[in-house]
Amino acid sequence: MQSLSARAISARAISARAISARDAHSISRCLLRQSFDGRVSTSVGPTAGPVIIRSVMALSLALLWLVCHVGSVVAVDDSSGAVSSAKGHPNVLLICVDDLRPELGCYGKRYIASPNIDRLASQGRIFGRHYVQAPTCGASRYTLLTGQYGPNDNGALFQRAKRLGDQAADIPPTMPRWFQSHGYTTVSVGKVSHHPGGRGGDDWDDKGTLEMPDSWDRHLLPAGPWQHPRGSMHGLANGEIRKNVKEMDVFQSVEGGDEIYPDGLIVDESLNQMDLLAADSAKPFFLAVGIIRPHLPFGAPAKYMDAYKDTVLPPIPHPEKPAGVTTWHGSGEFMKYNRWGRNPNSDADFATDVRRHYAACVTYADALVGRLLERLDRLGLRDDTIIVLWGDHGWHLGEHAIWGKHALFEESLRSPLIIQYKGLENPGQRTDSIVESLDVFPTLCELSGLPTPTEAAGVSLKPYIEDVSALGHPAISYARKGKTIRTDRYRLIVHNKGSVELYDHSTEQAETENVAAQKPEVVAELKQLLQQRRP
Ligand SMILES: [Ca+2]
Repeated sequence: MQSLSARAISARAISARAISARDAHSISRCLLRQSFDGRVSTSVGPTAGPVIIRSVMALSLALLWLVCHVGSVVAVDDSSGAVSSAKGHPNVLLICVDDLRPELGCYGKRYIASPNIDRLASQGRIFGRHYVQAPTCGASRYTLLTGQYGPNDNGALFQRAKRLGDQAADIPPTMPRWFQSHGYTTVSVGKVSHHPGGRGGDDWDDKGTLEMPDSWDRHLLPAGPWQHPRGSMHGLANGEIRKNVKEMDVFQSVEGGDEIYPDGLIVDESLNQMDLLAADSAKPFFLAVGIIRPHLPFGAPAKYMDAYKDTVLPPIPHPEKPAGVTTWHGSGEFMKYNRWGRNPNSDADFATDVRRHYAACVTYADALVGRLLERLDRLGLRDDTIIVLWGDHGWHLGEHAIWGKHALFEESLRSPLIIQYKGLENPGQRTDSIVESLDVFPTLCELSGLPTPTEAAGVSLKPYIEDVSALGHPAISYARKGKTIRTDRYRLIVHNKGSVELYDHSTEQAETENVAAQKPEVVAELKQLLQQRRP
């Protein structure tokens, strides 16, 4: 483990070279954070962490008991920076939206109808450059829900669950578990972890195979006419389940109410749960709701297409297939559906149809978000609740000739993040500081007045909420083919097989021109930094 001074020198060396001053500052911050992490793990030994956590948890539970028994209305000490609440700690409403691009009204995209998310954003903080750790559902959700780097595949949480069986003491708690152990009731509805409802087995409904066995008081997925969680995950209107994927339409738009698609049922159940949680006057809640759209197939009630009938969508930026070795792929997840023999890379009208249906799914998801917020208001809980809206990764709608995620380009890795709570200053402002999904867990701990687990790999975003000009830190992401680091100016991608891509975002070419050969010193610096964060 490199010493603190060596890291500081390394950060200064970076600033003296080709990387921008803003990059150098944020990299320095990142290195200092790692030094702290390293000091903890080397001074107390690899097994002491859980002991400390248990001690902290025991102390916190004792304090919580005192709080509960001294009086039910206790405001959190303002000096802690936590959000005040009648229950001692504020509620948390975490809304996860699947495959949502940062292409919303509040992100400056006026051709997208997202009035409810826009309103939330106008009351909260918009993170313009939030990056996920992995461009695939399961691996990204692992990092959100554990605050840890993890495997790069969709089975990440199931693998953790398996390890819990024989080495539980060495595995840090998940975010819901942490909140649960500090007195919260924790409920998940819909697609929060990778499997909606959090179960394994052929149809994702095996009660004996849990994805997050230690985390939720209730982990729910109402399947309705889709029969089981696997059916809901890729469901189309009125109970259509994905069987032979080649026969399932890649998009559709069917007349009917919100409940004709699985997300309608997910939100109905979420509202029921919110009512139940509101009735418990003693305990705060951590409610996570996972909306499946705009994930494929792009089906939504026809009324949500109305907004796009006459909309002229802007041209697709850089639609060409990239040259050289990149993480480009053949859009397998998209292409396997029924496309009526058409390909959006060569058929502009079809590309527009795909984009319009994706947009309708976004507007559908937005309407469901609106129902959640409206119920929160009606129950009088808004002032006592921290709201996080999070997208699990981006999605290429034709950029770089990709229709999907799974690449390590900007479009796969940048996603929406909005945080809102009562008393947030300068609401509606956007910060373009670089932040990561790993940061959500420590942020919610700080805002809720809970301690942060020592193992947390991210940092609290409170400084960025309070000052939109606060400098961010480099973002690390990984996929099956390799890993990447994004700084204020550059993106470096290192392939497992050795190839390197370096993109300079200060130029118009951005991620369309690999400048690795022209800037070997930047490649070397960023490679080292990436290696330190994700060996
Ligand atoms: Ca996803």
